[in-house]
Amino acid sequence: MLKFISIIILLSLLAAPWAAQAGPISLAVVTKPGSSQNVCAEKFAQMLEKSSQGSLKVEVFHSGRKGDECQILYKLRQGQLDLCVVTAGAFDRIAPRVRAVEFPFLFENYTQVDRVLQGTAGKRLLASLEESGFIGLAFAENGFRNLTNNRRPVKEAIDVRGLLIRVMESKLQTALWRRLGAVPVPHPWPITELLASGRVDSQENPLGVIWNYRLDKVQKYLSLTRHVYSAHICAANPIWFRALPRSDQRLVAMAMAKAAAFQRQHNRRQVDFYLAQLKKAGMEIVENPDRASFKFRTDELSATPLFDSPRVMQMLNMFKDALNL
Ligand code: EAX
Repeated sequence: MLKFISIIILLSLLAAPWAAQAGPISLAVVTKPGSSQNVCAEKFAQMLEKSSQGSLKVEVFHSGRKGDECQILYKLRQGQLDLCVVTAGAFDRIAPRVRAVEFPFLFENYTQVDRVLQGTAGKRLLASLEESGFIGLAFAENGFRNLTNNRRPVKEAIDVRGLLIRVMESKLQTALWRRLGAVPVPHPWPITELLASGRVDSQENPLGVIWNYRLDKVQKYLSLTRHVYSAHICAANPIWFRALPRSDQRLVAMAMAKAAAFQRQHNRRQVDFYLAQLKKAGMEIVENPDRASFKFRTDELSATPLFDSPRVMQMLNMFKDALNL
């Protein structure tokens, strides 16, 4: 018995330094400091360190140090990462219900976005991610996506025809641009070199991304199409998360919810500034393209095989119901 007890004591002595050396919590984002994912990630790190009184530390791996967004998701699922802040588009194949968020022209403004994503529908979507191997913690924000290109001012959907457009690695986003008559080229972030090479002549992203990555230097025309609301999903590896003591789980979830809320407001406050900067930088801007001409063509995406699965369709319908559509 004594021997047994001494083994236990010995093991616990060995385990203590091991636990202490387990290292900081790893969190990956694809973008560089100052980008919207990073604002959320850094705020989360600060808040968690503070709320845990220094016992929970976070290391943010940015600028694609852990791979592109799809690679980050695979690593998170495999337990090579603890947390991520990743654009909803990258979840398209792995968790197709996320298509509900990125359905074109579903959201018109932030009031609608908050009502749905911070309400029951958004919570259901986050909870559903567990089936795909993630704990969905919160929605942060990339913003409303807008179209840029080098060929012509895009005033209505017909102007998009024939554009070689870089899209996220998402079936929905690929189908969207194909439906509009463009030639979509799925490519992971970053895309500055791809644009500079001339292999594509167009891309679409929120104003903050266009400005922070200075895409104005490789793109001439900007149309404020606001065609897709681009969320970031803050997610955790379930095994890592559940292994935390309950109190730490709460601290992590709380810090992420607060960081995401902070980041959403920060992002929205910056939008006018980004637009002004892009104007000043000389982009030719179509502020009021005929969005209805786009929506008219993209609405039918819900009748394509992308929404064949009842679960995906139900999620889209839940979003539409929450918007009274
Ligand atoms: O923030 O790949 C993309 O276009 C995404 O918007 C990316 O997250 C940039």
